[in-house]
Order: sequence, then structure tokens, then C-alpha cells
Amino acid sequence: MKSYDYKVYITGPFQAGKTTLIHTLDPDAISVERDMKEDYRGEKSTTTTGFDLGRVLWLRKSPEHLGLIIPKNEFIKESGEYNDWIKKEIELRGVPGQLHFKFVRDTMRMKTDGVLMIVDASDYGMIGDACAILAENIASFGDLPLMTIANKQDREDAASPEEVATWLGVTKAVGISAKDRESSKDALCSLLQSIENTTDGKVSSSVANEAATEEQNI
Ligand SMILES: Nc1nc2c(ncn2[C@@H]2O[C@H](COP(=O)(O)OP(=O)(O)O)[C@@H](O)[C@H]2O)c(=O)[nH]1
Ligand SMILES: [Mg+2]
Repeated sequence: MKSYDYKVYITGPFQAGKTTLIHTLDPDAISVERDMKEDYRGEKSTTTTGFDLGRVLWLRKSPEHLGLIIPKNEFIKESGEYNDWIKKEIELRGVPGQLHFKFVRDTMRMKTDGVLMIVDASDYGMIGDACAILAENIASFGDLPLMTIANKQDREDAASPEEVATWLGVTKAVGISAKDRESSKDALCSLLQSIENTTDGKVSSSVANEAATEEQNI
């Protein structure tokens, strides 16, 4: 039996901000990291070779409410405060972005309900990898709700979400900083709304994606 209501698969190139996003949303998230001794912009750096796993609650007062995201461990302590709220448990599953880790992504794709595709908006050099991962997502997930994220909007050299969407050939990208809780939380809630609308069979996922992005722009 599933121990969560929805599983969100978080993908994107090396160093895009997947681990940062998951830890911003759930400070108790687990990450398997190993020193890859890979050069990145002239520096040796550590990257995730395994996975990130976070658990959060999506809490809403009503189905229309965009909602709150609370780390599961925090929710356990304060659950009494949310007695009348709609509660959904969310698994956040970060997968390694390097193209040669495709086999890890393949095994972690099962039971996915929605996808966050993260791109570093300040690193045009990774766009080839991002396009390859996007193509892989579309091939494996079909029309599951997928949100493209233009991360690192806090950096001066970050391209705008519109530019990132053009790089990737998608209609829309949502700008966030994975270091910032508010923008990260809003992006996840919008994706969850799309998942819920699709699951309910009310609207098709593409329409749901549009609606969620519209909501975010208000
Ligand atoms: N300025 C800025 N740096 C970020 C942001 N998100 C991630 N980073 C940095 O980018 C690097 C890679 O992030 P990480 O989460 O490990 O990427 P991953 O390989 O996709 O898991 C780290 O040095 C992070 O601190 C962001 O929104 N803004
Ligand atoms: Mg990582």
C-alpha cells in the first residue's frame, strides 16, 4: 500500500537545484550524496548520485485553496491545528540528473503522479542535458502533469522564465529560487492542483496545467 497520496518526481540536470528544493520544502529530507569529483564551472563539487526523498503535507482549507506545504515531521507535532483541513501526504522524489544515471531514474519513475523539471536559469550550458531529460520525461510520463521550473531567479545572471521556456521549447516555465520557501512552495502547490484536477477527471492535464499557471500569475 502507498504511504502517501501523491508522488512528485523531481528531475533536471546536474546542479539545477533539485536537492536544494527538496530540503527547502522538507528540512528532514534524506539525500544520498557522493563526492563525484566532477568539475563544474572550474570547481570540484559534490553531487547527488542516488536520490533525495522528502515527505510533506499539502494542507488546504477548501479544494480551491492553493494550500500550505508543511514538512511531515512538523505536521506530526501540530496536526491538531489542521483538523478541518484537506490533507494529502506528498512524496518528493529527487533523481540524479546526469544523463548516464538513466537507469536510476527508470527505477524511480513508478507510481509518479506529477513531475517538476528543474533547470538552472543562470546556466545556459546545461540546456542540452535539460532538453534530453525533458524528452525522456515526455516519453516516459506521457501527459502526466509536468511543470518546468526556471530556478535560481535570485541570481543576477538568471534568464527569465520566458527565456528558459524558449530554450526548452515548452510553452511555460515557472520562475523560483529553490533557496526561497515561498516560491518553492507555490510551485509545488500549483503542480499538486494540476495533479488533483487530472486525478478527479474534471479536466485534462494540459488544461489543468494552464489553470495552475494562471493561478500562480495572479
Ligand atoms: N543562487 C542560487 N543557488 C542555488 C539555488 N538552488 C540551488 N542552488 C545552488 O546550486 C548548487 C546545486 O544545487 P543542488 O540542489 O545540489 O543541485 P542538484 O544537483 O540538482 O541536486 C548548490 O551550490 C546550491 O546551493 C537557487 O535558487 N539560487
Ligand atoms: Mg542533488
